[in-house]
Amino acid sequence: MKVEHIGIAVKNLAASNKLFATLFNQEHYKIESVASEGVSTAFFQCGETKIELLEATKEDSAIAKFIEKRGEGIHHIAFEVEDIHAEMKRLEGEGYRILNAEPKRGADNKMICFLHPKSTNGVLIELCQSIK
Ligand code: CMX
Repeated sequence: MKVEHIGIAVKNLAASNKLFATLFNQEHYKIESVASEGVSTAFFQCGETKIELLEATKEDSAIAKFIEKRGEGIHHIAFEVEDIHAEMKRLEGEGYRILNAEPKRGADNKMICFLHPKSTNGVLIELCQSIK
């Protein structure tokens, strides 16, 4: 439906919050930790799209590994979908590598799943559906 958010991996959430608040001339609207993903996140509204800053809270988390290997930077692009189960089934049928058997609970009141970057030209793609 749209680019719901862009995820940026950062080393220090407090420092990056300040940086992006100055850049956007606007504070983040939410800070949320997702223990299951080992992340602490901050969200900024940017028109229709959001920017999600992600700091690792666990050494073995996806964000910690990403920063260790590739440094800070764009980590994923999230697309909003109406029916995440239907999209997962469709994309799996088309040969994309889906990283979750079932959608999982993500930040900002969403059900989420990821597509492996090796099946999407090196870009980690997230599908997300708002929980109503
Ligand atoms: N974007 C692009 N490429 C990425 C990547 C990313 N975000 N993360 C890892 N990669 C690359 C690695 O650099 C590696 O490339 P090379 O083989 O060329 O070196 C390749 O993908 C595979 O890496 P890997 O070592 O086999 O796998 P990892 O253990 O690094 O896991 C991934 C990668 C994507 C499967 C894992 O991070 C994952 O399952 N991600 C989904 C969950 C997630 O990202 N959660 C955090 C965000 C949660 C939130 O938004 O709330």
